[in-house]
Amino acid sequence: MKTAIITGVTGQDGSYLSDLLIDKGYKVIGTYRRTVSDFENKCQNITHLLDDGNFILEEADVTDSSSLYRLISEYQPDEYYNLAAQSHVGTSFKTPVSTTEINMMGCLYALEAIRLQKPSCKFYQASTSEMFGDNTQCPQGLDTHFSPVSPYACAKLAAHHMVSTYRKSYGIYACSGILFNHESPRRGENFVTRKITKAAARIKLGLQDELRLGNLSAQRDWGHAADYVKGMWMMLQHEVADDYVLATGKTNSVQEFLEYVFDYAGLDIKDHVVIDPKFYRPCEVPKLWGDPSKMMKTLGWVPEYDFEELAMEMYEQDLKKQYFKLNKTIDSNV
Ligand code: NAP
Ligand code: F7E
Repeated sequence: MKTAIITGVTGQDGSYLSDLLIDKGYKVIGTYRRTVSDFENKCQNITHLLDDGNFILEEADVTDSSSLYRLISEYQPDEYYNLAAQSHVGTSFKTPVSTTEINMMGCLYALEAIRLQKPSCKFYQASTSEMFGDNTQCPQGLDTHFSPVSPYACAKLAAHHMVSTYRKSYGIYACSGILFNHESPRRGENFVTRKITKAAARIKLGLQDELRLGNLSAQRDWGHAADYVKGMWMMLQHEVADDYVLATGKTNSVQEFLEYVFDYAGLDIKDHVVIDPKFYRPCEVPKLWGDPSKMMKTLGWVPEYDFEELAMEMYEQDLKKQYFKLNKTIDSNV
């Protein structure tokens, strides 16, 4: 039985990756960070795993190197997926230092712990298309010049280079997956796709009237998280460690995502959506459109979901969740 450590297991990707690895017979050590917010809410993406005998939840902060040393020494993992991050680009402009500590140093501490305690452990780094920044040369691939424009992207780029340094200099099996945007019903509610699907569901049920958004012209290559975690796992099963791009190879604007969801829900954008400069960023990444050809040719990765299926699933799940909450409130009032 293989053992994998997944940091950031309560997040979107951590939860899907845990599902996949447990299904494949792994023992999964998922790490979460204690905060004052209630445990139940924090663990909503992994509630279904908490009683699984092959899933162990451990407390760790990736900026606390000793917690990573402890985990690696105790569990001697075969694979380590570094997914923990301050992952919100907009927030990184307000918290550049802590974002860098988590997104850059968190990666370095893990690499060091592996090098010193279990050098045969395979390492996956969650790199990001944000590293291409304002370079709009399309489609973006492994040869595209990086041009980060946010503290989030700068920290991720430093970590990205650190991963290839550990691979070349210390012989660690370390891969970076440069992942383009991927979403799902488990996506955090302050990312634009989920903000839209949740608001559309609430408007439909009469629980909300207005949706305030920022820049609608930004274009993103949006895939489904379930497809992307499969790609992460595939990268670590190859004979040699390497870097890859995971993307769908198609791009859509935020406006198009909004139109699709509102049309599907039978809502009129003009009646509900307000543009609020509060959601503009000091610097924007205008267009992301990835080239996943290496991933497809070398590893045989093929995404199962398309843009419309993704948007539909997110809206339907939000509608269900909001309907359930509404009925619970009605029940408790009768
Ligand atoms: P997510 O939902 O925001 O999850 C991030 C996780 O990291 C959360 O569980 C968070 O826990 C945890 N975390 C934050 N700071 C931590 C710390 N100091 N110590 C330990 N855990 C910490 O992100 P995601 O969408 O699953 O993305 C997974 C990874 O892929 C991230 O590294 C992200 O930057 C990267 N990425 C994502 C995308 C995408 O489109 N989703 C694309 C490219 C790359 P808390 O609840 O405690 O904050
Ligand atoms: O923004 C625009 C916003 O926050 C997408 C992270 O997973 O993917 C994600 O980063 C676009 C941007 O994701 C709102 O300005 C308009 O142009 O959903 P987002 P992101 O910044 O692309 C990359 C690959 C990662 O690595 C990150 O971890 O939508 N936008 N109005 C808005 N964005 C938000 N959040 N909220 C709005 O109201």
